[in-house]
Amino acid sequence: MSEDKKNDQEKDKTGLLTKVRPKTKKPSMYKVLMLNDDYTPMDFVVHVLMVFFQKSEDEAVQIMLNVHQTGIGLCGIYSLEIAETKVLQVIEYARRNDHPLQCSLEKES
Ligand code: TYC
Repeated sequence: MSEDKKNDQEKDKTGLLTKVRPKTKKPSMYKVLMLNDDYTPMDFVVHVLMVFFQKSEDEAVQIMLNVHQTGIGLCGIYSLEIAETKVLQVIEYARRNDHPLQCSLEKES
């Protein structure tokens, strides 16, 4: 139900608004996606998933294999600021280690 409808229903018989709800919106969330390439070592990807996305070794191996087989995989879902920071940190860390690993952002639904 829209906020306007809710406020309409809160008008009493006098037609006066008895309660005012501030219009609030949940902040959008963003997927951080990892992309496959032919050069980044599997171990390095697992390490990145553990360090930057707090995955266990088993989870990290599963995500890495999924990316390796399908081309793309989900690392986590975060607010925009956190998601952007993770993408930049991963790309920079990979670059400093001479790997072409890439990450990207996608707005949730
Ligand atoms: N395809 C890479 C290889 O065979 C491994 C890899 C997995 C690279 C996931 C990137 O996001 C990635 N060494």
